[in-house]
Amino acid sequence: MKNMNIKKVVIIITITLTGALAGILYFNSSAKPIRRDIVIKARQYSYEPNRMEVNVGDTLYIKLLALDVMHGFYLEGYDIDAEIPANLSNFKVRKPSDGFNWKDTNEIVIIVTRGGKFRYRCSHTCGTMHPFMQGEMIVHPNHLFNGGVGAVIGFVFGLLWLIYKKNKKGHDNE
Ligand SMILES: [Cu+2]
Repeated sequence: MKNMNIKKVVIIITITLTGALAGILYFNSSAKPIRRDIVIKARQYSYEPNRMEVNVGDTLYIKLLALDVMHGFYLEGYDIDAEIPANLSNFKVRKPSDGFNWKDTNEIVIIVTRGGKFRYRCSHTCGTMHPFMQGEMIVHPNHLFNGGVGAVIGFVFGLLWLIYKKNKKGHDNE
């Protein structure tokens, strides 16, 4: 009887780990944390690109260029606001939570820590259509998360298998 329980535990652990591995392998190719060099061009009244897809764990090196007049770049969820003068590689950046403590730079470095959808929008009035100047950053979960999902699915399958075996055994004994 004691041996049976150990056997069950081993079976559940094996199936759980298999699920985790399947989750990691399935998503790994697209979700390895990487360095991404991104240039965002701002012009009246859009960003190019206006959609970025990244993964949790990635490090983003973002350069901002304003091609006509001065624009802004406020990124939701990451406490970033920039002011980009026209036709210069340098711009000013601040953390809105830190007030108006502007710093001069030519690159924003972001370590992506949160999954979800984050809008970026122009934070410097640049003309009549200024309020519509925005884009979005889609953050996909990383492979550890997918491995976790795989593990949960594997665990559930393991339990179902055991319940099935137990019921079958019960019927066999009848
Ligand atoms: Cu603008």
